[in-house]
Parts: sequence; structure tokens; C-alpha cells
Amino acid sequence: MANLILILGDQLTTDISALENGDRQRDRVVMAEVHDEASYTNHHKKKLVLLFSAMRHFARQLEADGWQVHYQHYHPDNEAQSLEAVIAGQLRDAGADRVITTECGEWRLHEQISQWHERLGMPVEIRPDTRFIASKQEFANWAEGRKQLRMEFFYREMRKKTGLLMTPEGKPEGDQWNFDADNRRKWTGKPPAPAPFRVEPDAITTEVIKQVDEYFADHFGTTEDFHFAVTADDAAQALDYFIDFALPCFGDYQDAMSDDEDWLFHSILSPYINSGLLDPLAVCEAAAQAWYGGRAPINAVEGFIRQILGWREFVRGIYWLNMPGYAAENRLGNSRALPWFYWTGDTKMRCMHKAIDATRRNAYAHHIQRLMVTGNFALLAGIKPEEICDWYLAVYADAYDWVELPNVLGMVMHADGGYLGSKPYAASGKYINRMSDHCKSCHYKVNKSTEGDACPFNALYWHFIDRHRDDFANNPRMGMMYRNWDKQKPEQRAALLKRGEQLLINIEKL
Ligand code: FAD
Ligand code: DLZ
Repeated sequence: MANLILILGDQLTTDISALENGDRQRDRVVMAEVHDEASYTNHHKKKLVLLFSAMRHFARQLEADGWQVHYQHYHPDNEAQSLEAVIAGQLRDAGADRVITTECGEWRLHEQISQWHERLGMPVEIRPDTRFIASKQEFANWAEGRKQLRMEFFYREMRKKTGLLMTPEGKPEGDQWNFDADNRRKWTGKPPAPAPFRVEPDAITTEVIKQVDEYFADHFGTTEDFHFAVTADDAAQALDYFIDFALPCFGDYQDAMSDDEDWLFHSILSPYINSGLLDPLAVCEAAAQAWYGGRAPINAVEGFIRQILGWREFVRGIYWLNMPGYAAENRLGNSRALPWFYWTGDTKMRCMHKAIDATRRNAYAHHIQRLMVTGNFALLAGIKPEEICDWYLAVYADAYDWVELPNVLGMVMHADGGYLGSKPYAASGKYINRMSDHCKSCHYKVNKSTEGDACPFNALYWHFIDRHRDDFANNPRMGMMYRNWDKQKPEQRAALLKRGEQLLINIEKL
């Protein structure tokens, strides 16, 4: 019996379950660059280059390993522009009698693939994705009966399960599960941040860049200065580089932002982990070894491992437990359209301009820019969840629905009513000033609230607090905000609300 083995663009892992027990002589691996996947959102040009080039390199590697591979290069005139059409064509061509694939990462495509057996009249075996540390079922078992899900408790289970940063007696290394309180330093230029790891484009990547510039000219971002890794070997070098040069400071400056440095001490590994070029557990193990070897402090290593073992696994669990309903949540009743400056970066708010401009150039912004700048603004301004979610899905090289949606809809927009996070990450300009040097070069004044040149985050923060009193006043973690609001003089409150209203009316001009 001959099988078609479908490998998707984010399944670039040689021991992916779909390839297990495959017959290299008889089975045919199918990989395809198709319009439907390349255009279901306005993917950043660098994400398209990364995926197409990584897919092409991966197909070559499979061939070198003895697999027969059918690979479809992108062309707008191709007849088959969906994965289903490619598979249907290959079934006819190869005379195969079964399709094997690994479960895909997004509900959208999962829905389609789960109907293929009927539509194609052929058995379709969908195997579990074993690259995650917790299976979907394991997460569902953990979540069962809990009204609210908290990452911290799930993370501790994952630490115990993997033994990462655990003593032989079953205690957390350093006697603490979480060193978050030690991860909040402002960065003032020292120690210098390492330049990002670079791989210069080879002939395959150069060809893909030309094609993306030609066929996806209207997509967001730029292909200029493309320097991502596109093979597992190069991604492994990016990991080594991070461990050697950035991990030691990752913890201290995890929440910092800078006017001059796009990447600071972040790993920039998410595009590789999410596409399968790096294994998440191996990444965590490499970080843990750096601590055991005295090459990085515990607040850095624990903080880093928590992001992958904790947050990454947690959001994936939430996604699959709650889709498809989760995507339609809008518990704060937001109705405002996404301002156009999210696509251009053309705003006088320095922090927003910097975060969006870096996003446009790099297909990357670090977590605090995503959460506390572009995310915080969308939360305070009451942007429609589906519009801000689509923006995040489009603009980052690491964006896939399963990870983007819970982060944006749940963590940032609180649109799930607090299911993922116990309180919204709403903050005024004071927070941005504490964690960055943006405010000193901003058109707006962070120490003003109601004047025409006052930082928009300030009045918008209080406007948000006031208009959502019914949603949050009884939240114990928000009580202090309401006490602070109620303590202010009525004239000051009225002036803040008036300024907030004006900002929202003139949102496109900020
Ligand atoms: P580092 O700061 O070096 O962190 C290490 C790793 O931890 C990352 O590579 C990533 O794999 C993981 N990680 C960290 N935080 C999270 C998190 N909250 N959820 C899941 N994994 C996490 N991450 C994505 O991979 N894809 C997305 O589409 C995405 N969208 C986001 C949208 C918003 C609004 C927010 C607040 C966060 C989002 N994140 C997303 C999480 C996080 O911002 C990115 O994983 C991180 O910025 C990637 O850069 P890095 O590799 O340098 O991460
Ligand atoms: C993101 C993406 C893009 C841009 N293009 C392709 C493609 O042409 N072919 C493919 O197989 N996969 C692509 N992907 C990744 C898929 O969209 C991804 O597998 C699903 O969204 C599930 O996570």
C-alpha cells in the first residue's frame, strides 16, 4: 500500500509523526506552497520568505534522506492553490490509497483536513503532533473542573513532568518556582545587547525573496535584510548564540524596551520553534544546562523556560480546548475599528511608532512591545477583537492562530472574560516610561494627562477603567485601580474622561 504523506509549512521536523514508519521506497511525501495558505491573512513578507525557503530546504533534506518528495513551488498560475487540490492531484498521479498527516496547528485548516476522507473518498490518517510537551488530552484533563485556568499551576505540572529545573527531591531549583519578580529591570544601554544572530540568504532564499517581492507585493512588511535561519542546523546555531550571548541577561531585561534596540536580550527563536526547525523541549534543556554549567543565572533560565514550558504549552491547550467558539469572544463588547497606523507606524506616539516600525522591518517585536504597547493600546481603545487578532496573525514571523489567538484575545484584550488571565494588562504611560526610554523622545508628554499634548495612554487608561467598572470593580486584583480612580477630584475625572473621548474620536490622528 502506498501512502501520500502531507507535511505542512510548520511541520518541518524530521521526526514528525506523519513520517513515522514510512516506506521511503513506496510512499510519497507531499509539500506545497499554495495561495490558500499564503493568503488567508496578510502574512508579513519575511514570514513568507522564511516558510517557503525553510520548506524548500526541508524537502531537499528529505530527498537526501531517501524520501520521494513531490514539492510544489508557489506560482500564481498553478492549478492547485489549496492543499486539498494538491493532495487530490497527487492521489491521482501516485495511485496512493491513503493520506497520512500530522494534526495541523490551526482550527481553520483542521476543519478542512478532517473532511478530506469524505471529499477525497480516501482514508486520511491524522496523527497527533508529539512536538508539544503536553498532549491536548493531558491539558484537557488538567483543565477539567477548573473555572479559571492559571498558567502558573499548569507550568508547575510541566516542570514536574519534564524534571526541568527540578532537584532530585522533586523541589524547584533555587527553591522557587518562579523568579518573575527579578525580571523587571529597565535597560539603559549597558550591558550592550548582542546583535541578532544572522544567516545570509543562500541561493534558495534569494530566489524566494524575488518571488515573494513579485507575487506578494501588497503584503505587509519588507523582505529587506532577511537574515532568519531556514534550516534546522542554522536554527540550532541561533539557539547556541542566544545561550552564549543573550540568555545571561534575558531575565533582568525581559520586560525592558528600548528606543534604539529592536531585539534586546530576547531569543528570537519562536519562528523556528513554531515551524518545527527547533524542538521546544530541547531548547528548554539547553537553557537548563546553561544554568547547571554556571553560564546563566536562575532568574534568566527559569524565566526563559517558563515562557516555553509554561506559556507556550498553556496557550496551545486553551486554544484546542475552546475552539471554535473562543475566536468569537468579545466579552468587553468592543466595537472600534483598528486604526490604520497599525499598518503604517505613522503615529506620533513614540512607543507605538517604534513597535510597529520594528514589526514592519523585522516581522518581530518582543513580548513587552506586543503586550504593553500595541496590545495595551488596543485594549484601552476598545478595538474589535477580530481586527486586532488578524493584525497580530499577519505581522509576525512566528504567528499561527493557535498561539496568536489566546495571546491576543485572552491575554491582551481580555475578551474571554478572564478565562486565560486574572486581570487585564491595562497600563498608563507611566508603565511604558518605567520600562523604556521612548517617552523622552515622544511628541506627547508622559507626565501630563488631560492637556492636548498629554500621553494618550494616560487618559485612555482611566477611560477604560471607568467604562468597564461593571466588568472589573469586583475583581480583587483591580480594586486598587478603582480606589485610585474614585479618590480623584470630580473635575479631574471629568477632564480625563473628556480627553479620553476626544482621543477616541480622533484616534486616526494620534
Ligand atoms: P523570548 O522572549 O525569547 O521567549 C522565549 C520563547 O518563549 C519564545 O520563543 C516563545 O516560543 C515562547 N513564548 C514566550 N511568551 C510566550 C507566550 N505568551 N505564548 C507562547 N509562547 C511564548 N508567540 C508566538 O510564538 N506566536 C505568536 O503569534 C504570538 N503572538 C503574540 C501576541 C501577543 C499580543 C502577545 C502578548 C504575545 C504573543 N506571542 C506570540 C508570545 C511572545 O510575544 C512571542 O513568543 C515572543 O515575543 C517571541 O520572541 P522570542 O522568540 O524572542 O521570545
Ligand atoms: C503559514 C503558511 C504559509 C504562509 N504558507 C504555507 C504553504 O504554502 N504551505 C503549507 O503547507 N503551509 C503553509 N503555511 C503553514 C500553514 O498555514 C500551517 O500549517 C497551518 O496554518 C496550520 O498551523
